[in-house]
Amino acid sequence: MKKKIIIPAFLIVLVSACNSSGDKEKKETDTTTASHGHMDHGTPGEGVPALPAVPEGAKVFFANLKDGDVVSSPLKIEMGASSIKVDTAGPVIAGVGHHHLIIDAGDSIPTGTIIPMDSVHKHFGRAQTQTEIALAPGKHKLTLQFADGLHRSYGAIMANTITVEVKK
Ligand SMILES: [Cu+2]
Repeated sequence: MKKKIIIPAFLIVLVSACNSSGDKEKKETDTTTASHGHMDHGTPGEGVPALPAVPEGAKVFFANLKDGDVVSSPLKIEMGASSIKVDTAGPVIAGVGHHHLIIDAGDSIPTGTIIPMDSVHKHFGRAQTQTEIALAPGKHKLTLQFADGLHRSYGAIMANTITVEVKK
């Protein structure tokens, strides 16, 4: 008899606690989801999960190159990421994504746009953080673009563009 009163009261406390934390800090909810390592939302058939928010201060960068460098081909490229985790493509998890290299094909990809898969848009969906590419002599524009598990761009904030010159 007493239990019947206690349980609903307990549930109400739980629900209101969830709501207040969800309203107060969206990021906290995202972090919780990520730490589970699985999708708690967006189960198959329920539609596509939303593009996660970019963590505060996250960025990508060329770890071994800077703008204007004179280099030789083949060129080794080390892809850096900070305040965001590099992992394999597939699941959509907040604070996680993988690198893409765009070669002589423009700057960042608009937020939410799926990055094309072709010879000038290279995906590193197995969580690679380095690669080697062959480039003809002359100037080349290289863009790193980070994207979520479904290859949807995290936008200009998660991109970095440099120009290198390959010597003959
Ligand atoms: Cu991709």
